[in-house]
Amino acid sequence: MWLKTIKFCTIDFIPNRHKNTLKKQKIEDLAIFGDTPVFKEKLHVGRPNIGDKKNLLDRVSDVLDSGWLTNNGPNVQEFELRLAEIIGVKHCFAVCNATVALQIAARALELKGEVILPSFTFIASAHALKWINITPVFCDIDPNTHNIDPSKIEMLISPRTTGIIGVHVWGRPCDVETITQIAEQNNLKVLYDAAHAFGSSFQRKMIGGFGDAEVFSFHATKIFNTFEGGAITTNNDQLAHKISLMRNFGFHGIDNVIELGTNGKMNEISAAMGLTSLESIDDFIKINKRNYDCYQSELGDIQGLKLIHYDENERSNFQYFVVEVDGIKAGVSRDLLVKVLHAENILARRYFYPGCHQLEPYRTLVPDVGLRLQETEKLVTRVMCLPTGTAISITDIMQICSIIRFTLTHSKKISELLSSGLTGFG
Ligand code: T4K
Repeated sequence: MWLKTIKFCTIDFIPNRHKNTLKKQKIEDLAIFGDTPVFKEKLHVGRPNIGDKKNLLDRVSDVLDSGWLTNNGPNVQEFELRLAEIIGVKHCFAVCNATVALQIAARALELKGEVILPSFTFIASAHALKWINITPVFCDIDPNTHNIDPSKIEMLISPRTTGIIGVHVWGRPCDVETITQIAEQNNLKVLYDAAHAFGSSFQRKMIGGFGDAEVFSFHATKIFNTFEGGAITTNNDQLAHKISLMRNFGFHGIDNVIELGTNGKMNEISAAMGLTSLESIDDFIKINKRNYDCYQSELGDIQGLKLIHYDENERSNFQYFVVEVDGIKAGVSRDLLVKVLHAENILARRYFYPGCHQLEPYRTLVPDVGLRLQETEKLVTRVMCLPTGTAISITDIMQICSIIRFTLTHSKKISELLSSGLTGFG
């Protein structure tokens, strides 16, 4: 049954602690110094999880035969019902992507003026606001959770503030209780960017029913995907009515437009992919959990690395495997480690470097905002995501971990060689 099995994972990772699986024995064997990469093919962080191809192709064939390709078709309707049922929320609207979903939700909530959100998020969270003339006001994060720090929200509230966007970064829930309290005391709306959080819970309730509304992403790189896509969920009937209008140009029946709207609709092929992906989501999560256990077991004891922790009492999708590198303790900076990994075709990503506030147009508009974002500024220099998902095997992870262990063990020599400009022994 959906999500019930996560904690009793049957795809076991059998710990094989630090068995030397590395094909490379000497520093000169590292690809950064000119040797052959350990992986022939590039290992991506965001490789899509693909469900049962036959089921998908059957659904696609039905869509083509039906002559109904988009505009609230039967697959979209079924997909929305399934999602609402899984999440336990009253209303669910499938949309073309999470960025447009954030814009629709923000407009439907009548957000304007300033909205407070973390800078440690994908640029879409901030751009969605700016695109509709709202000023994003960046708040610092809690270094333990990587999520917005509620204790720093109130000092940012001004007479122009209309709302808060909490981002459940890596699928780990925000401090929903404190955010709700602050919002109630200050008459603010709350929207959650739950792009990473499908299948995760807060206090045993599925993400999707918190705040005034929540927004999911079903982009190709997410736990399950609809190629491009997303959803807006809410328990508020009035808000739901507005969202349903706004997603479809403001149409209320034929020839009658009663709202400013946009085109946020999901098409039938995307919904077919969504329905197919949902059939396999238990397996996707189990595989992520197995990968998580393997990384924990192989890297857990290395000084200078802090590994992501998912609360065992909550549901998690284990979608991201995140490592913080303490350059001093590890003897090697995050950036150097990423370079070593990239040379080996392990495409670790520095999400969300350098923080939204350091990207345009925000860095020009508010150049010194970083001064109050000290935890964000620290984290963006330390954090690194490693490949996980169904495309990665345990053997791959053992190799990745061996390269990391080897690099940290020989950090001094590697750093010296690289700073002397030596990137090949030949
Ligand atoms: N809010 C948050 C907190 C988000 O993280 C995001 C999106 C959004 C809002 C907006 O959601 P959407 O509007 O996209 O629905 C990727 C994704 O494109 C983006 O959706 C995601 N967050 C972000 C965290 O990651 P990039 O710029 O890193 O994409 P890219 O092309 O570099 O791909 C990432 C990795 O995945 C690469 O190593 C290649 C691999 N990949 C990618 C695709 C598309 C594949 O192997 N196959 C593929 O089909 O943003």
